[in-house]
Amino acid sequence: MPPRQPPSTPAAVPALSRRQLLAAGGAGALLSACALPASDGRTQRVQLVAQPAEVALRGAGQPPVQAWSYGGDVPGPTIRARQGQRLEVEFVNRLPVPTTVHWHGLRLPNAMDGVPGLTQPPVEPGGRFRYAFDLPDAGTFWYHSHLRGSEQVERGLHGVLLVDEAQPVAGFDRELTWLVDDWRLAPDGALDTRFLQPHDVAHAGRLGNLVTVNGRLPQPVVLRRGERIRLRLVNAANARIVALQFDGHRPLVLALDGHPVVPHEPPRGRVVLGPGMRADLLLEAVGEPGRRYAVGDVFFPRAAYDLLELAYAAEPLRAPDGRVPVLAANPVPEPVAEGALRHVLTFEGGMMGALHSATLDGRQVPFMELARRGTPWAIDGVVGAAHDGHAGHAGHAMAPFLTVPRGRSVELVLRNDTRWFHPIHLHGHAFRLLRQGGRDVAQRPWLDTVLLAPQEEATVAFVADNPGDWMLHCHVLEHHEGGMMGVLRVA
Ligand SMILES: [Cu+2]
Repeated sequence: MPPRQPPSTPAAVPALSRRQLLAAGGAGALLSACALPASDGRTQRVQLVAQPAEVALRGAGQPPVQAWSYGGDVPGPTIRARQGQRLEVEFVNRLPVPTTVHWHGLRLPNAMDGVPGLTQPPVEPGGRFRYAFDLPDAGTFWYHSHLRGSEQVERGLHGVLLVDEAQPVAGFDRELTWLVDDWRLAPDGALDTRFLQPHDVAHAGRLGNLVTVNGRLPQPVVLRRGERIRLRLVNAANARIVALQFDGHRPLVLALDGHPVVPHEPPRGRVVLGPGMRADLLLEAVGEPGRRYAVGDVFFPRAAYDLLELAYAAEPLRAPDGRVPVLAANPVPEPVAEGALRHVLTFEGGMMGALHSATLDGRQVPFMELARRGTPWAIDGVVGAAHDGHAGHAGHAMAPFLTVPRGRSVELVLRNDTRWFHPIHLHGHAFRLLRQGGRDVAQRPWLDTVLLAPQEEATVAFVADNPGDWMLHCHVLEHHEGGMMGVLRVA
């Protein structure tokens, strides 16, 4: 394979010192959240402060990027708790703008979901909010701003939330977390602050020119032959879909969106993650001591690049033995087909699509005007408008596209009638993916986000057991704010 470069990396990769190499071995060892207030066995308490920060995305010796952060760095502190515990987060907003925190993938009470104008008022500059909820599920989750995410998530307001299994999992030597992000930097190296560009909104979203792992230009990850690594992947990008390919390795998928699956090799050897999606992999270190192996992102075949390298230490740990650790299933209620409420949702709009007009604020608006106004996306003919109090958005409350009696099983057919990919995310629930692309899905994984290819259809099922108004939206944040959002009401 010819050497590949990240997409127009603005600065050359600096030569590695021995110290950096050693540090790189801990690419997954993010800082833990400061557990300031007293935590006990039952409750994990953390303080989370949103604040501006200078972040050395491109490493020491390169100009830092002015970002917005949780706790002074990007990503924010890794919050870690145990399944069955309660998490209490004292959130403080020291940004110049209002914000909220959404706990992506968690089945929590509606009032804790962090959606401004729907589940809580925005937290104003200088304001505080106390998030508190139980953690029924173990797995890899993340948290991020849900107010004008196209700007706030892009500026760095995101972090990893890990919920350890109630019973410790045996068989891993080590755990690594790679939070993948994508930044669009201006030629001078500063963050390009022209957010929500109409062209991005109507096409694939804001794709960047610098891909980072854990908020830094990726450095080689040092492995020892025979190690069994639990690799937790989080895609925190606004719009970039990644398809990771591990040269010389055959990782197994152990969990998707936090929920265990029967361990399997990913289709075509690629781990595909749209924005918002996570995967837990078993990466068994089967490489040769002293050698290096690339991990590439091949989602755009003509723009494939090496994300990072696996660098083998000279000393092996043991002979690889193919042992696979077992993760216990989460207690998600099983939907039943009989008596399920069935509903078809059609996602429409974007450039080169078939949408001629859609309803915006109660008025039928032609597509070209929608595109001009930066809202070229619709669900079932309705442009979803955020009502977060941000300038430019109307104050209309969103009518739910579907109201479900609590406890009822729901089958949603998600129909992508556009020429673009959409990772569709439902809040407050996990759903089983039953069918996709005209085929039954053998694994029927539990997910909170399903990546729909252009013109693709998927069927998901879940028990609507969590009362409240829940967002369903595309996690390409420019699509989300461009109208691809709706509300599911569980009454
Ligand atoms: Cu989308």
